Amino acid sequence: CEKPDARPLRQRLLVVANRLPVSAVRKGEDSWSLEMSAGGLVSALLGVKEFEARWIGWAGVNVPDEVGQKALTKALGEKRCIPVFLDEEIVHRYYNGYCNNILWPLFHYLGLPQEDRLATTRSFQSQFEAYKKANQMFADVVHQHYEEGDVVWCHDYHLMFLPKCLKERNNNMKVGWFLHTPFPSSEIHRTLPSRSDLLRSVLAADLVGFHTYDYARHFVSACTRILGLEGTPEGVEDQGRLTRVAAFPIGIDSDRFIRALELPKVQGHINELKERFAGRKVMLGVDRLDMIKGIPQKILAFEKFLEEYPSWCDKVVLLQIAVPTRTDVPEYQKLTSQVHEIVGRINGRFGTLTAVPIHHLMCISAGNFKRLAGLRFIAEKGGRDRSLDFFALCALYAVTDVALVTSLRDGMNLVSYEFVACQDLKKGVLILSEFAGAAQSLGAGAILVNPWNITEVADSIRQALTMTPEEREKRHQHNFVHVTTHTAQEWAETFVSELNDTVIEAQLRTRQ
Ligand code: ADQ
Repeated sequence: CEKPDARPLRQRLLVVANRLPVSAVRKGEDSWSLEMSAGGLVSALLGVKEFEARWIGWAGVNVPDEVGQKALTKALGEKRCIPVFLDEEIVHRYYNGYCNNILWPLFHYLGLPQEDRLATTRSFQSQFEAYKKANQMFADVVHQHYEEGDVVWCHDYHLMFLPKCLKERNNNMKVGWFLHTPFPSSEIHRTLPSRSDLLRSVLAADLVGFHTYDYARHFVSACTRILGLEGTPEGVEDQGRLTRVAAFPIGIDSDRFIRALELPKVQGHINELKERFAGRKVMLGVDRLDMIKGIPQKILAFEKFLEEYPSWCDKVVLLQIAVPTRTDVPEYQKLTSQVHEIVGRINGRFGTLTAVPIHHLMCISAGNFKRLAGLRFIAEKGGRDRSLDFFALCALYAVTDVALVTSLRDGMNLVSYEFVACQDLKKGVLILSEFAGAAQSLGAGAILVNPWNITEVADSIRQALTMTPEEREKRHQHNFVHVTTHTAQEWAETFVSELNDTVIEAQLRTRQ
């Protein structure tokens, strides 16, 4: 007699994203070392026990030889990851070109840099062709690994062409697509030469998700205005077929942050930071060094605050932690120099022989963090690690009095969630851009600001620093409840179960 299997069969979830959640470094002709990176999406899906998730994506390295590809595929397989191999030329036009130079700024309402405008207009078609080709390559890998009943969840602006490629070959496949950035007003989207192709492709999915109701509404109105389709409360209808469109606000694995605060190692970091900044209020910014994050605006607002309220000069410090991204792109290099220049000027203007008002730290490595704390701080992975060690990040969040998030646009912004999760003792204040998706969920507890108005942000800094403990408690409590109940796991489970339901409902409709 057969032994009953104790574990119920779990549905397979194929998560398709541009990048795999691992970084691969080649060690030899057929050997690779892999490191899991813990981004929001990774922790969201790692926490989901209901599904058996596999990842499909680009490993971020060019592997032209078959031996290398085979070895990497095998190594990744042990981490439930499946690589899509893209060559340098396609990466250049698809990833650097169409994704990062066209879609990313457009979706965040940022125009192209003046000098790039004409060049981009000319190369647009070739970049879009590469984008479609790359999406087709992702689709090929999905098809190779797909088994009947799997759920395929496509992520982000890199893969807007994927739902169409998947459905064309298998209309029964359950396909969901989720956008991590804002979806802009239809007036912005309609300036894209490939506007209709992208919308039609996304509509091939069964379920389309956004962080906020506003982004979902923008998408539906782009479909009605540009494609002339009918928008319904459920989504978009085209010749009797409904694509469901809805908001699924992401969250974080809040328990992971809360548990980390108990660790002796984190407590040690907290004590060292407290000692280092004794007598001063700590303000914190944690961002990728990207134009959407409004870092220059934040620093200029801090300068305005010091100017307007000089008695605070030696009583407050701003720690701005920035991870450099897309460092080979001139626009990003310009942003880095601009930030350095502003910080240098402000520190020259308001600093003393013993203290400066701003610590701007790029790409925290062991050495950098040691410098910040002036003590025996460590970043586990040493100098190779480009981001701040998780435990050090938790300690920084916990000692902060005021967090400053001044994104010019941001799909959600998880940093604001992480800060709230680490503040249950201190009850610090969150100053949050009204242009971050998070403003819709944390708006009642945060002080909302327009990051372009530096006088308003400066006044909010003062308001935050002088807020009564009762008011801080009330605001924190509101946000803490939200962050701990709307978690990343819940987000992923809700999306996938809605996708399952949507497909069942569609089947029932066609049978009727
Ligand atoms: P990002 O633009 O990367 O994400 P965000 O949501 O804030 O922005 O997530 C950043 C993550 O990186 C956080 O988990 C944070 O802890 C980590 N991080 C940032 N700086 C770091 C540093 N110096 N060291 C270590 N870790 C650091 C995109 C969209 C967002 C959307 C997310 C998820 O742009 O709007 O919220 O995807 O959908």
